[in-house]
Amino acid sequence: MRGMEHWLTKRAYLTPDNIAIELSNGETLTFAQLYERACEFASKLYTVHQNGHIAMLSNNSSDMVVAFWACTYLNVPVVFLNTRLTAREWQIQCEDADVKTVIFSDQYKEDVQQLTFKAYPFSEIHSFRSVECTLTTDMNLDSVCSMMFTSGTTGRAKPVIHSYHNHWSSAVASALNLGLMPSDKWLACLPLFHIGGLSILFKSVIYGMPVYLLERFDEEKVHRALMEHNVSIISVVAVTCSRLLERLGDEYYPTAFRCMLLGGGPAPKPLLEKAKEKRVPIVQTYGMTETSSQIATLNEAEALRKLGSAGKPLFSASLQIQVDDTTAEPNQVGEIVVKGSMVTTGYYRREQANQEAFRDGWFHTGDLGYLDEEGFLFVVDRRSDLIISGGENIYPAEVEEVLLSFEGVQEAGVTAIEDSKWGQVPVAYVVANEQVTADQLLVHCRSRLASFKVPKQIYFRDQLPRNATNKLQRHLLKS
Ligand code: S0N
Ligand code: AMP
Ligand code: MG
Ligand code: MG
Ligand code: MG
Repeated sequence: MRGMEHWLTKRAYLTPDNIAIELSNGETLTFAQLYERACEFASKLYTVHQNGHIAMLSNNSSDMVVAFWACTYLNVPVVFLNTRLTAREWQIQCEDADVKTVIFSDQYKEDVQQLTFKAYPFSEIHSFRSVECTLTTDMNLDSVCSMMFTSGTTGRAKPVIHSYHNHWSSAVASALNLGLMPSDKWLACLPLFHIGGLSILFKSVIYGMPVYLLERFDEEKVHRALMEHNVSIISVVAVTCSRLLERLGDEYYPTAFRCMLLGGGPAPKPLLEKAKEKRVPIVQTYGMTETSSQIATLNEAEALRKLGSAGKPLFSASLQIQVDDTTAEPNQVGEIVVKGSMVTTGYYRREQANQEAFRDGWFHTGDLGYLDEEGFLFVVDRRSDLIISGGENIYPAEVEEVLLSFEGVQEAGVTAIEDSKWGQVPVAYVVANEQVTADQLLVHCRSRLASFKVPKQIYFRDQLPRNATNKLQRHLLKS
């Protein structure tokens, strides 16, 4: 076992009085307080859960952060659930990830009743009596810390395993690229149930850096924090970046603000140009759930010279462009493949998917890109059927399955259309009996799918484009 003293224990010992978490209402938690609360929560959680996987259902809050670190003290892997999903989708994910217990913020009390798992709101766990139990002193870096759902290159969402070593490597690699200032404060408004958000918590504890934590993205609160609360770094996706620039208007951010880390999907050129005009220090990054967040990032010095590039692979990571399993020439587009200590060990219990994704030690991302003569990465496209809407993934096959489960629907195909707000949104093409209406299908979808996955339009057709082997050709749906 590769061991390391528990990061939060170590951090609480090194800088106990430094701020770990700052909230928009002015409340703060020091590292010593975070450590104490996490240990206390662990000793209460222990009465209802000792091993197996725990699912976490919560929007960003200090309670959620405490609960997460508590799970690490019990050495229990945490399966993060996206709060935007329906109860039906949570149920499927919990089953897929072998969850035994669900813990959740109190606002989800009603939704959680639909799950077949034992579930406890944070408030109830707080009310338990602490019991004597052994808490982790040395972390086993090879053990599973967290799991999050994403699709990989095919099919529906799968649980991605993150080891402690993955998170450690990611936090260290990020600092070696962005640098670390004693005055750094990272604003977290991306959901902690995705890796772009969660990774900020590891950086905080490993670097000894405060996190300015917001429950959700709120442009007014984020704007105020950037203007008035000495935030130096923020992680954003394109849609939140664009809303912030809109809010900025004719103002400029203070010079203490040094980095807007933009990832999670394509960065539209006009957005980058606008940011350049407003002197907003955007640093584009490329990464995914499977790489525990950033794997390539532009450095600040090159941000303007290489506008549009996602930079170079971080320290300890390697990246290649492959065409037919051989390395591409500079400027030649091919599949982006990566390796490095932040890359997942695999999808949980998905042997087939793992065999397809990992070949010759390289993780095949399914994204397309090229490296220019200087080795800078440009991401040009992704696997054709994955839709990214406002940083949330939509898998056409999942939406099609729901449409097909409606009586009278014979065929269904889902594809993306460009959208000025979300980047992309899904639309559906359906072959159905005359009795079936678009409204019925939308109601059916809304009861089964997160609302961002519900098709914006439903078009009825006599048939859908298929190839010689009868496989649906999603890229031809629109024509
Ligand atoms: C964009 C967000 C903030 C929008 O949410 P908002 O404004 O709070 O909406 P609501 O008030 O909840 O809902 C209003 C209506 O809008 C619909 N809606 C909400 N979100 C979406 C969406 N994404 N697409 C389409 N519609 C949406 C609601 O459904 C509602 O509609 P009705 O009324 O009909 O129900 C929010 O979506 C958001 O937070 N998005 C970002 C999620 C995210 O974190 N994505 C990144 C995931 N990927 C990764 O983490 C890997 C990359 C990575 O690590 C990274 C990413 C970014 C930056 C850095 C990194 C890094 O490497 O460190
Ligand atoms: P996720 O599937 O939620 O883990 O999000 C990761 C996916 O977002 C990647 O596989 C890419 O398809 C996309 N992505 C991330 N960063 C970039 C980028 N800089 N440019 C274009 N697409 C990106
Ligand atoms: Mg993915
Ligand atoms: Mg909103
Ligand atoms: Mg995504």
